[in-house]
This record gives sequence, C-alpha cells and structure tokens, in this order.
Amino acid sequence: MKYPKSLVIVPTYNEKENISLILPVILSQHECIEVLVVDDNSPDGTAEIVRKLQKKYPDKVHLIVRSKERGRGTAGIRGHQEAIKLRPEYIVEMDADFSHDPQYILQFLKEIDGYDVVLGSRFIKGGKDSDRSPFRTFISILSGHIFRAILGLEIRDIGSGYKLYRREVLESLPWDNFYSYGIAISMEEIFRIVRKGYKVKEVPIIFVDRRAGQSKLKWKDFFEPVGISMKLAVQLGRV
Ligand SMILES: Nc1nc2c(ncn2[C@@H]2O[C@H](COP(=O)(O)OP(=O)(O)OP(=O)(O)O)[C@@H](O)[C@H]2O)c(=O)[nH]1
Ligand SMILES: [Mg+2]
Repeated sequence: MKYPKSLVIVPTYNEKENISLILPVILSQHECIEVLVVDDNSPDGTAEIVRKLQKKYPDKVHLIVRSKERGRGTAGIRGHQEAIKLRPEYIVEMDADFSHDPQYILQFLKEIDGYDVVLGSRFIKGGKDSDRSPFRTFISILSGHIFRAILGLEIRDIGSGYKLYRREVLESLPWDNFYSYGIAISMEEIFRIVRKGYKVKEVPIIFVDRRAGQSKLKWKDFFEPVGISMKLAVQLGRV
C-alpha cells in the first residue's frame, strides 16, 4: 500500500539504549516514514546516537537539540511546530521507550480515513495498560474520569501520547498560547482539537512498560493536568 510522507516525532531525554533500537524499527515500518527526534541535550548522549543514525539513513532522520529548555510538554510543542515545516501529510507522535509499539503506525495510517486524528487508546475494548504498576494505571484511569468530567470530552484515553494527525490539524492549533509545560500537553492538545470540531478515532493499543532507562516522571507531574484542565475549562469554555 502507498502512503504519503509521514513524520514521526519522538521526544527524548536520556534514551540512549532505546533510541538506537527504536529508530530503525520505526523507519522499517514503511518507506513513507521519516523521524524527527526532539532531544533536550540529554547528558547520556542520545543526540550523538541520532547523529550517527542520520548518516545511516540519509534524509530520513531529523534532529532538534534544545539546550536552553527542558520538559516533555514544551518538547512536544517544538516538535509539532518543526514537523509542520517539513510538510508531511501525516504526523505521528510517540515515545522512545517502546511503550508504544511502532507496528501501530501502519494501522493508524489505515484508520485515519474519514477522520482527522487517530488516538492510540489504552482504555477502550481491546486496549491495555500492561506491565505498569496498579498505582500508575489507577492514576491514569482516575485522572481520565476527572478530566472528562471537567472538560466534557468523550475520549477515554485523554492522556495518550501515541497519535496520528493530519498535518492541517496541527497547523490550526495556537501553539504559542498553550498552557501546558509537562505531561498535560496530550490532554490540552486533544481538548483543543475536539473543540475545533475535528474527528478523533480512538483505536485500542497495548501499552507496555518502558524497555530500558528510567522514568522522568515526578510526583508533582501528576498535579499539572488538574490545574491545566481547570484553566482550559474556565478560559476556553467547555466543548
Ligand atoms: N525532549 C524531552 N523528552 C522527554 C522529556 N521527558 C520525557 N521525555 C520523553 O517523552 C517520552 C515519554 O516520557 P517517559 O519518561 O517515558 O514518560 P512515561 O512513559 O509517562 O513514564 P515511564 O515510561 O514510566 O518512565 C519518552 O520518549 C521520553 O524520553 C523532556 O524533558 N524532554
Ligand atoms: Mg514511557
């Protein structure tokens, strides 16, 4: 099957073990795929590994190294802004740590027909949040309920970081006015997308625990989405 140019954004911080393995797997899914890594100058040398891969896969691997900023949310925003400039038809966002199986990319490309965004969902029938501590799963599900109630969204996995978008969807978002700086970015993005009237399709994914390296999440990260969801509800009004 032929697909138009599709760009996969992968934010990284200290992912040297994972990035060297996952990048070739992502590229091998289909010849239409290119990758954009957004690295925050990881002390473990993740960017150096990406530079080597750029030589191995000419024109397929793009790299942004941010030296002044650090954070999952702002890295995602920068990634989206740069991805748009590369003019792919479709843009994917996924984690570097193998929690998101690259095999879903092709499935997402098939499922986007008739929709604007495909969202990999752990919390619909057929999806799973496996290998994670029951506590992390509990927090994800509970926060999902709270945010759905505050924001009035139907989507089950608001916090999913595995998505495929038509480029126009991301072009239409006001990136400079985003409130999120951390993990709330996924939630804020999907809220703004639904509010604009775009059609989102949730498809089940099996989410597995990170393969190597360490979590960057801290306790305080879990509170950001609460503040952001209230801000969105008050400032932008519910859908
Ligand atoms: N550029 C950048 N990427 C980050 C930052 N924090 C996390 N990431 C990347 O964002 C993705 C998701 O982060 P994770 O630490 O895996 O978060 P998580 O999946 O919720 O948590 P665990 O997998 O349990 O550790 C991974 O590819 C990380 O490398 C950051 O500050 N800057
Ligand atoms: Mg992870």
